[in-house]
Order: sequence, then C-alpha cells, then structure tokens
Amino acid sequence: MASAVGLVARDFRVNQLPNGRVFGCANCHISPSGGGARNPFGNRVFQIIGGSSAPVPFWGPGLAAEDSDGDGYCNGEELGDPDGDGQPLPGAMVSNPGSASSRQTNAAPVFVGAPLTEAVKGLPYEFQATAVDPNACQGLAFVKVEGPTWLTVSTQGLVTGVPSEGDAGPVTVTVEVRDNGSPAQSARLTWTLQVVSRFEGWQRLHFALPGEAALAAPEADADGDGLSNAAEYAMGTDPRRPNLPLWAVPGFDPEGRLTWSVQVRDDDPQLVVDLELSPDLTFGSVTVAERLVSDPVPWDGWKIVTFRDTRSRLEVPARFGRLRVRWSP
Ligand SMILES: [Ca+2]
Ligand SMILES: [Ca+2]
Ligand SMILES: [Ca+2]
Ligand SMILES: [Ca+2]
Repeated sequence: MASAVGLVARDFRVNQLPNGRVFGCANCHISPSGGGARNPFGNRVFQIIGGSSAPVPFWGPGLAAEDSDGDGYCNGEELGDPDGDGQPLPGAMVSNPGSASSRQTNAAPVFVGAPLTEAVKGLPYEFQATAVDPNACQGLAFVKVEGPTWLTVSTQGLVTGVPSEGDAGPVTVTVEVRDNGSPAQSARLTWTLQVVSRFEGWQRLHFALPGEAALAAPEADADGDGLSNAAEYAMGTDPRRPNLPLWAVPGFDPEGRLTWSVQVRDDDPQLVVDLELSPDLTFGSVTVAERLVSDPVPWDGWKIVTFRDTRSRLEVPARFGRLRVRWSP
C-alpha cells in the first residue's frame, strides 16, 4: 500500500533529525500526521536531498545555521543542536523548525566591548557599538536613546559625529540594541562622553585645511590682531576676526605686584598658559608670573587664570608681559 511506503519514508527522516521525535512528521509537514504539503523546513530538506527516497544525510552545521521558518531561531537552535553535529544538547528546549508559531524563548542581546569615552571638538568621533544575541539567527538594530544632537547612531550601531566649539561636555550617551525576535528583547549601553579641545580640532573648525595650513599654524596670526592662533585658541577668541585688545590695564595687589586675569579654556587638559614678564622688550631675562586658577562655573568649558608678578612695582621700573601657550605631554 502506497501510504505504508510513505510512512516508512517519513520515519527514517524523522530519525535523522536531532530531537526529531518531539514533533515527528510535523517537523517537515503542515499536517501533524505527515504527508501532504511541506512546511518551509520540509521544503528545505526536500531541496537538499533532491527528492531522493533513500536516507541521504541532510542534517549538518549548514542546515542548523539556517532559519527555515523565519521566526528568528536557527533550525539547530530549535532542535536543540545549535552546531548541527547531530548530538542534541541535554535538556535543550525543542521547538518546531518548520513552524514560525513554535519558537524558543527569546534571549536579550548583550553589548560587548567598551565605548570610546572622549570626543574632540572639530574632529570626527567614531565608535562601533557591538552586540551579540544568543539567538544566532536574529537581526539586531541600534537606536540612539540619549545623547547630544551632534551625535548620530546608525541602525548598524555606528556612533559618529563632530562636536563643535560650543558643544560642552561631559554628556551622557545611551544606545539601545533591539533584536527581531517575538516579543523583541533589547539592551542598553550608557556611557559618559568627555568633550575636549585639542588644537588640531580647533584648527579644523576655523581654517580650511590643508590649504590654509600655514595660516592655521600655532604661531601664525591669521587676523593680524597681535594674538597668535595659539593664544586665540587658549582664550577662545575668533582667529579670523581681530579682537579688542586683551591687554587691559592690569591691576596691582596690596604689595604692588602686577595682577592680570584672563579667561582660558579648561577643556584641553594639556593646555598650559603662562605669563612671562621682563624688564624690557627683548625678553632676554624673563620671570614667570604666579598663576591662580579659579573655575566659577564648572563644566562651562572655561576657567579664570589670574597671573601675579613675583616682584613689586616698587622694585622694577618697567614690566613687559607676553603670554606663552604650550601643551604639556
Ligand atoms: Ca526557525
Ligand atoms: Ca519555529
Ligand atoms: Ca534574542
Ligand atoms: Ca590673531
């Protein structure tokens, strides 16, 4: 009888599948009693064996890694044999690889690796967020949950942007990754991003490089206002527009020592600003003024540096000052 032959054929195929007995004929056929139309997994198996009625081997790592019914769980995962070696994992949950309504429990994706926690104004920030999902056949999508407007997050998890001069830090960034399981599971990664300044980034914000490289050099004075680019960087002034004179009349402390305050950026940890004083314009012999730093508004990117001469005006007939800007390693 034809149906008896069919039963034998189904039976040996079921035995070729890890945990094949759990769903029996329904692994491959829409009807649980077997025969008739095949489900997506049955179609795939039929494709592999090429319609042969012989017990052709078909189960292996390749078929295990596919998701025939498109439910977000690999065939191997559904049958409790994720690597497809034919040896099911003891105690594994078994679901039907041919039915999208029969699914595994959805596990949440997990972020891996540490984010890049520093962005430089004027330079591109780029961090590739990476996550893994225990459900190997699921797709993952990333979204930005929290962060500054200059920062974007692609669906693939690429976190990019260029902070500008006015973008102060630190800022909190949160990225979410979501799988396409049902119901979907997600995870979040939150980090604190320091937004710092470096001269190289500032040059790119104010000059067209590389064409204007000479004009953008630290010692150059692009706008001819007597302040070098390095000094304009330190004080946050526009290097393309002459400033009002910065050398306002200095004050004197009760001991007659010259004092002078200037606003200096405090978002560049390497920046050092000194006031050098000399009895004449040759600056052949200089003394470095004492430096007092105050930060009236924390996190606004600025601090006040007050310089004080080491000698009283009663001792010296004339004083000439120059600002020295340098970067400590
Ligand atoms: Ca599946
Ligand atoms: Ca399934
Ligand atoms: Ca998942
Ligand atoms: Ca200048």
